[in-house]
Amino acid sequence: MILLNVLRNIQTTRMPVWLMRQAGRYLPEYRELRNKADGFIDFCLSPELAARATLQPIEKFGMDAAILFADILLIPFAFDQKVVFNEGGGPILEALSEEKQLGLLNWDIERLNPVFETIERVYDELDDDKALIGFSGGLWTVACYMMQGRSQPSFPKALACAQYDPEFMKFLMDALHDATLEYLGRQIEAGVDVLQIFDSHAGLLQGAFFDKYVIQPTKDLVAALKAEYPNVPVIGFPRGASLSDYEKYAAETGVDCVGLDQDVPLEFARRTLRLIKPLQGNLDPELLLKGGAPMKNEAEKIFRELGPNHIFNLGHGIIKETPPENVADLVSFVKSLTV
Ligand code: 1CP
Repeated sequence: MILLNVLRNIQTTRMPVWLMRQAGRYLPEYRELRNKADGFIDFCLSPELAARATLQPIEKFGMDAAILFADILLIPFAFDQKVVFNEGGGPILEALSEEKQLGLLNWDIERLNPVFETIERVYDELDDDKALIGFSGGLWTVACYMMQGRSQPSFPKALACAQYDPEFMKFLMDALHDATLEYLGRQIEAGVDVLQIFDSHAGLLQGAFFDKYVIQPTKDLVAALKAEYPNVPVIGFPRGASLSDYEKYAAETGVDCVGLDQDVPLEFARRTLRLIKPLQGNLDPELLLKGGAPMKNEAEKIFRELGPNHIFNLGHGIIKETPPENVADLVSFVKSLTV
């Protein structure tokens, strides 16, 4: 598997490619499939539908890896915190107030059994040369949603709690550590080849807070995973982190690969981060939305600066309005870039 080769520092001749949110609303096939379940959580917990959604982009575009179709908010769901997704809008979670904390955190991994069945189904169908990626949210990012109750640009409740109520934050992060470790372990046992930790809101923190709520929890989670599953590579994605925090994340967390958002300059990636770990990502999703020459020029620049041992991906998920033709174009173009 070419994706695993990059993660294990084995020389490749081209960049493996997959795209964050490669399954989802931009695909007409996905929209059709999505209509077969009521709520989004129901969809994620229907192994047959979720396995089809996982495989759709691979069958259509030929990426080198499939990512399990699920969501980072299945962890709050398995804590018995109510989670609903409004049509077209973001998620709404039952408020997690301090008074209710103990009663609310009622973890039951069995609620996620359908996810492991999805993995088994995909594993059976996926070609041997394609990797299957499992994932979870970073603990900080999941805490943001659990505390705020909905998507917000800045998650002020989680930030205030990190600053003024470190005891409660520790309680929540410890619970998330145990839950996430168990969840990811079960994903590995079911058949995933690689894990990605999406710390999508890491960029809300800097300096000492970044150390405490992003670096340390990631380091502890990766160490615990490696103790049991030393051969399963972990990709960490601290989206929006400052460049110095990116460097620390690469050096200190123990992840095997660092995901770059589109704001990380390629030169910094090549001169600094690339010397510490293999990298993934960086293409601006807006360029995929536009397509054509600007998209290809930037993809080629990524290849020249970081390839071929770089996992080609976006800096964040595919934008819903992206024409599927652009995705086809990008994947075949990236695969044609060889040394
Ligand atoms: O029906 C739909 O299309 C709903 C949209 C959707 C999809 C396709 C949501 C709701 N989740 C997903 C699937 C999903 N989510 C995947 C698997 C599919 C793939 O990547 O191909 C993954 C890996 C995620 C991860 C996820 N969920 C993240 C981390 C990555 C990121 O985008 O930063 C986050 C933050 C979420 C929360 C979430 N799920 C869905 C929404 C609308 C949101 C909120 C995003 C926000 O805060 O703005």
